[in-house]
Amino acid sequence: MDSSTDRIADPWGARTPYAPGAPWPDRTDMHLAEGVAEEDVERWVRSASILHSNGDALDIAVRDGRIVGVRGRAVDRVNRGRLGPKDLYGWQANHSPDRLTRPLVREHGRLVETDWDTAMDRVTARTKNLLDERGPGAVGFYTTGQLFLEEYYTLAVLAHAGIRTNHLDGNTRLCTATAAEALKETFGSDGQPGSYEDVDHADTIALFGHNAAETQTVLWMRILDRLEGSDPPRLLCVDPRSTPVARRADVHLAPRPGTNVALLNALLHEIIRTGRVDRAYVEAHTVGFDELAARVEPCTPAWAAEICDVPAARIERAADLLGGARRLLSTVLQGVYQSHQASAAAVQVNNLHLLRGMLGRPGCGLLQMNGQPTAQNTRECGANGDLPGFRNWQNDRHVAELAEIWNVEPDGIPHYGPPTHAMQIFRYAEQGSLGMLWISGTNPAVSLPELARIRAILAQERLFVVVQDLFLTETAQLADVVLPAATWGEKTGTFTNTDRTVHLSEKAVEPPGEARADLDIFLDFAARMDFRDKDGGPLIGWRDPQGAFAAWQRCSAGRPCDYTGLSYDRLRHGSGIQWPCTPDAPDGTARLYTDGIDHAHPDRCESYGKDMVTGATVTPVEYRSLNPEGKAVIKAAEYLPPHEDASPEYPLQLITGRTVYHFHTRTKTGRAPELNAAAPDVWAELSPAEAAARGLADGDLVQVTTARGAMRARLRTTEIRDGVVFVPFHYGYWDTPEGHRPPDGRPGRAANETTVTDWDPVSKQPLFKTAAARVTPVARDGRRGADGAGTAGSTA
Ligand SMILES: Nc1nc2c(c(=O)[nH]1)N[C@H]1C(S)=C(S)[C@@H](COP(=O)(O)OP(=O)(O)OC[C@H]3O[C@@H](n4cnc5c(=O)[nH]c(N)nc54)[C@H](O)[C@@H]3O)O[C@H]1N2
Ligand SMILES: Nc1nc2c(c(=O)[nH]1)N[C@H]1C(S)=C(S)[C@@H](COP(=O)(O)OP(=O)(O)OC[C@H]3O[C@@H](n4cnc5c(=O)[nH]c(N)nc54)[C@H](O)[C@@H]3O)O[C@H]1N2
Ligand SMILES: [Mo]
Repeated sequence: MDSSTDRIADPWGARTPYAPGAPWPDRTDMHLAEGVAEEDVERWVRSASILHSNGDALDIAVRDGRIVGVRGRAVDRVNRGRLGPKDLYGWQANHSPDRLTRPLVREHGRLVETDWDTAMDRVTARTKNLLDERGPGAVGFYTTGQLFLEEYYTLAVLAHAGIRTNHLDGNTRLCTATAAEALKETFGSDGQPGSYEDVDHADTIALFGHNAAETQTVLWMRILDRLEGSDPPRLLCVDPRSTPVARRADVHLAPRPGTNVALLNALLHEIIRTGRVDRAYVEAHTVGFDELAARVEPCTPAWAAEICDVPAARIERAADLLGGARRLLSTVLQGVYQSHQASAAAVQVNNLHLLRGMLGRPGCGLLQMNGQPTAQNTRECGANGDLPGFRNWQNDRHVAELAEIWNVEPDGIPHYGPPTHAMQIFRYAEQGSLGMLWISGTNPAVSLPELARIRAILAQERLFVVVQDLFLTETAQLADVVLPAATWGEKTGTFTNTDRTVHLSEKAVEPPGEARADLDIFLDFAARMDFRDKDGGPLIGWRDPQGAFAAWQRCSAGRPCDYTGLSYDRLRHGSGIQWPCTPDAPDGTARLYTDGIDHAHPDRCESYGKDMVTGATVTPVEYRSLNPEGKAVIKAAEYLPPHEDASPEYPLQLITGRTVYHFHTRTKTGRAPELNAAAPDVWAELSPAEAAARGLADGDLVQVTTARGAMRARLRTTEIRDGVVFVPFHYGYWDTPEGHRPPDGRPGRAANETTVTDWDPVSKQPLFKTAAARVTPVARDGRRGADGAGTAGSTA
């Protein structure tokens, strides 16, 4: 049991080294509220963590009707009992005294408490009014990657077939739209090929733009345990910052932000040049190799070295490591996804695995990572700008199948174009064609780019904004109706982690006041709207989580994300289970593509793909002629420079991201005392050379300014590339001296005051990691010791 170490000071705890191919030893982590001993706990309730995409299995400790702690579950395949700092401490937010307990409605400009009937009647009346006067295109939904599967599926049915709007997307657009897109481009369908067990077998592990040490702490513990065991894997890290991952890497490439495609093309060039291509695999399972070979032919390490500002010899070393691997595991995340060529770059990592034939075998894993705990479910249920069950909106047979499952006419499900992506939904709201936006489980007034614009959109009189949240967030403060939601621990449902492992999370305690589960809120709305199927029956026939799960199972049957072999009862015992799980594969499926490519066939695929530069959709006819047998598609991409580059006015490149102690806009982690104390306020990172050039010292108050706006933060010098400034995006307004108001005039502390409204043309994911900025002093009141020392290093 590892409850003794200070997991703020040491986020990863004690090592349990293991050898290749051996099972990962267990280690049970636990944290209980002060004064509570293990024997005081009355009930342990089954759940998993929802503060990242890892799916750490845990039991919730309950005493006197309150959550008093958590304990990792040693039998679970994902974490073998381990928990990260957010898992250990984050649950305390549930009992925060400022939870919303009653609905709020706006009266004469102010939000006032009301009862559920009044609030829901307002929402229903406005919806009906808009449907009558302007049609379904006037109503939009912006949801999250943090609800449960049952909730997303219900929302997807009510939006797609009840309201019949095409405007339904998740904050997954900001998060893992590129993961889904890259998988669709290469394999024809979403669905993670790899498994966390690949860590146990890999001889080489490569992390592309993924600071796993801080963002998937338990996955990183597994990698650390391999690194400390016999015959450790070799590690490659691609990140402009010296993260804890970079510090453990055998090869660290720190490219200029926004140059991933150039770097990856050079790595592929070297793999081909040195004869490391698995010709038999490429021949049997792929199309498009020749085009890739031609495309990367001129992309020598020397060429990429110029663009990326990384020594050519180091690129050669990295290529040698990847080319020499016999069991390669790669992970990809926001350093790749939140960039102007996000999909093009992510796809090159897929290409690396195809060229090397490294798929579908132990240790040969590819993880186009998720970030949020339930993002996989947003995607598979079709609450993310896709159709449910990874169905293809361009395939009439898929739409007809969905119509049959829902017992509606196919024309009743909008499929005239791809479901609207979030950036476009906000654009429609800005332009006025959208009259109502229902936001659930996300805080766009802090997390979307260019916040001044987002605030102005949400504050418009003509836009009716519904916000469903736990707290009066920056976004909720701009709403017309606020619906108090129950959350994790207060409601039951299932969710699926990055490596397709499904967990059941059961209700442990009652929600505060009148707060209600998101599922109940959506079901109540559907009942008030009286949505009907084509025979006059209720469109949504279920009343509880298990009913919703059963309906989803039917929708998933025969699709890549098949849930038909699962049940709540099975998920109550032993480990979580990886989909697809069917009567034929009752214990789930460790890896996809063990026997060739399954889902890319023209009749089966979720997408026919897009042009890597323009994002234009490939037509069904084009796809059929390119890939008649449904092999993996090797897509080449040309490097294009970032849309916004450094200039004399904005000489630095701005990147934003995360710290180990906080989750997103801190609505939960900011309310957990240990986590809040570990990183109470925002900071900005510069290299010592860039700081010195500006006469700045650690702790000075600086302003980061871009063409969009400015934010203020204390300076930290770290081992980041010269020419780059890094800011964590977690900090909004709610605990500033200004209280619940945006700062008037004076720059605030949210990173997204400065980020740009722009996105990858293929996945439509916004660019949080490529912008140009300048850093100027506000107050030179930092630490100017004789040795010039300050708080060096990253947070962990
Ligand atoms: N502690 C913590 N954990 C979390 C979360 C959290 O908020 N806090 N959020 C969860 C969610 S939703 C997500 S999406 C994940 C995100 O997890 P990560 O993607 O690991 O986190 P980020 O810090 O956003 O970005 C990762 C790295 O990308 C690097 N980077 C920036 N620009 C480039 C570039 O051009 N190329 C390359 N190669 N790298 C670049 C940054 O320096 C940064 O270290 O974390 C999940 N886990
Ligand atoms: N600059 C910059 N911006 C970024 C990023 C970045 O790297 N840089 N990363 C992007 C990424 S990857 C992500 S995922 C987003 C995250 O951005 P957001 O989704 O805005 O972040 P959260 O703070 O997690 O917001 C979730 C909200 O849901 C509420 N909530 C929690 N549980 C429940 C529940 O059960 N029901 C309901 N109804 N509400 C609940 C919380 O109180 C919170 O207000 O930010 C994006 N924005
Ligand atoms: Mo995310």
